[in-house]
Formats: sequence, structure tokens, C-alpha cells
Amino acid sequence: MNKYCCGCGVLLQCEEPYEDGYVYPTHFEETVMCRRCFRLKHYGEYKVTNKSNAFYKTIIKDIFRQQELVLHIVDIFNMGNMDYIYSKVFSPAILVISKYDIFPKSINEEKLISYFKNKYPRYKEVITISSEKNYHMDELFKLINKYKCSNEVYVLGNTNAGKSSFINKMIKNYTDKNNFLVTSYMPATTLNVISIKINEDLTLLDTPGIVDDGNIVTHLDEEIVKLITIKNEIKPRIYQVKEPTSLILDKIGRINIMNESNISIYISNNVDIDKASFSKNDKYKDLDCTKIKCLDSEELVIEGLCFIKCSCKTKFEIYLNEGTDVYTRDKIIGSDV
Ligand SMILES: Nc1nc2c(ncn2[C@@H]2O[C@H](COP(=O)(O)OP(=O)(O)OP(=O)(O)O)[C@@H](O)[C@H]2O)c(=O)[nH]1
Ligand SMILES: [Mg+2]
Repeated sequence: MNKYCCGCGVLLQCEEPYEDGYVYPTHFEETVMCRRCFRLKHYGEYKVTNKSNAFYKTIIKDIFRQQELVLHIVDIFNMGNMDYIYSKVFSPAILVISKYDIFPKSINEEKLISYFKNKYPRYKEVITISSEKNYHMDELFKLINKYKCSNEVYVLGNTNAGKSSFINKMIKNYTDKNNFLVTSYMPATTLNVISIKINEDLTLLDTPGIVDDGNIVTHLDEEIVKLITIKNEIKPRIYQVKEPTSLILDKIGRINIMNESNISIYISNNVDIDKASFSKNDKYKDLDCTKIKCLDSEELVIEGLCFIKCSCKTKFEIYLNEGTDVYTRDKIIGSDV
């Protein structure tokens, strides 16, 4: 009989130690978790999986074919693939903005919700949540019951968006179970669809997240991914720039600001940023450079790392490991610079 890992959903097997789903042959009968999840859960050790993004995208297409209610979980620091997923939304779907506890208090929640409602009108509802702080869980639970088409509701989104953490909070709040899904700050934790029964009328289906190749986490070592993962409310770093200025982001890269401007950087509070001499300090200048302009109505995004707002049109030179997406978008968070 096939057995699936209760942490990541993968098929358990005891033949291929280097493949997903491996368990020691002697443990196969009694275990419910693969070796990868066991080591992640108990020792914080992460093992890269070899599943391709094409596999995850096939799962997403299949889900939308079911015509069940979908909860699309989005972390605004990791919005690559947003348009890809939205392009599939033609059945009931709720947009869930996750990790609201890390948003600065200055943010106007109503404006944030309107931004998404206007830009993505096919979502039935847009709601902010924090699984960490148990914020808006009851409200979302009510919306799920209002819009679900059957007992099954799919939870999908990018890898690391917070899907499994959200389901764990639902398990904690609304069931007496104590089996939780495995979560981590590294990408591709959940590897297959996992069905979680919340009550007789509701089963949540966790899904593997889509990996965004342009996200900086796919280009950094685990120790640095841990450093840039945002765990607490962001305290924006504000710089009044009078002349070309360099900011050195420790262990990550360099941001050159080329003209006078007031800059706010929304980034993990754990990342050290040093102002350095623009011309005399060459640190990180050997990394890949993106030259980009940002208007005051926009924000500059370094996918998976931060976003930056500026008080006027500002030219930037961003030095990072190759492959990270750097782009501008209409401001999501209202102006506070
Ligand atoms: N601050 C904060 N962090 C959160 C919250 N929800 C999830 N996280 C963190 O986000 C990271 C990813 O969470 P997961 O629940 O594993 O994300 P996922 O969407 O299931 O990821 P995959 O399984 O890889 O698709 C973990 O480090 C979580 O602790 C939240 O509400 N607030
Ligand atoms: Mg997951």
C-alpha cells in the first residue's frame, strides 16, 4: 500500500536514499514522515529537492480545472508568478495577503486591499492574515464557508508564501488534531498535494508552491536566506541622499543611489546596511549590476529581499548574484517618505 509523508505529501519509499520520500527500510512500517521532513522538523536541516517548476505548474492547472474554491496565498515580498496564477482564476478564488505581522504599522490596510481589488478584480475577496499572530483567521474561515463550492478548498501560491503555516493555524484553531505540516524558510518544503480535514464540511488541500527563479532565495546560501527572512514588523530604513551614495548590504550586495532623493528600504531588520564611499569602496562591484530608474509613484522591488520607495525619480545601480529579478511596480504601500 502506498504511504505519503504527512509533512510534505511525497510518496514514501525506501529504495532511493537520495530521492524525495526516502525512509530507512527498518522504519518504513511505523513512520509517517520522510527523512527530509524529519530532519527539517527536528534538526532544522534542509535538503534541496529536484522537482521541476513544470511539475508545480501542472498541479496548479489541474487545481483550477476542479472548479473548487481556491485560496491564493501571496507574500508581497515574493509576488513573482502572481499574474501567472491570476490568469487561471475563472472559478471562485480568494486572495489572501499573508504575513501581515511583518508589515510596518504605518500601512493603511484599506488602501492595500483596494490596490489588490482594483488590480485583480476576479478574486471574490481580498483579505490580510497573519498565521503567526492569528490575525483574521476567523474572518477568513467565514469567507471560506461562504464561497466554498464543496467540502474541498485548495490552498495555493508561490513557495514560501505561508500556505502550510496557514493550514497549521487552521488545524490548531478549529480541530483537536496535533499533526502539523512541515514548514520552513527555505523554498519547496511541501512537495505534493496534502489533504487536511478540518471538519465534516471542510477539507483544506495544501499544495507545493511554485518556485520563482527570479527570487533571491534561489541564488543564496541557506544561512543568508535565514538572515533575509522577515520575522518581525519591518522598521523601514530611511536615507536622505544628497549626492551619489552606496549602501552595502552585508553578505548580499550593493545599492548605488545615483541622485538626490529620500529613500525608504523595507527589508529584514537583521540585514546590516552600511553607507559607504561611492567611489572609494568597491565591495560587491564584481556582482551582476542592474541599472534601473524608479518614479515616486512606484516602488523598486528586489524579488524576495526588499522593496524601496523614493521621494522623486531616482536612478539605482543594484549589484547582486546573477538571476535575481529587479523591477519597479506601482506602489503597493502608501507613501510615508
Ligand atoms: N512573520 C510571519 N512569517 C510567516 C507567516 N506565515 C508563514 N511564515 C513563514 O514563512 C516561511 C514559509 O512558510 P511555509 O508555510 O513553509 O510556506 P509554504 O507556502 O507552505 O511554502 P512551500 O511549502 O515551499 O510551498 C516560514 O519561514 C514561515 O515561518 C506569518 O504569518 N508571519
Ligand atoms: Mg508548504
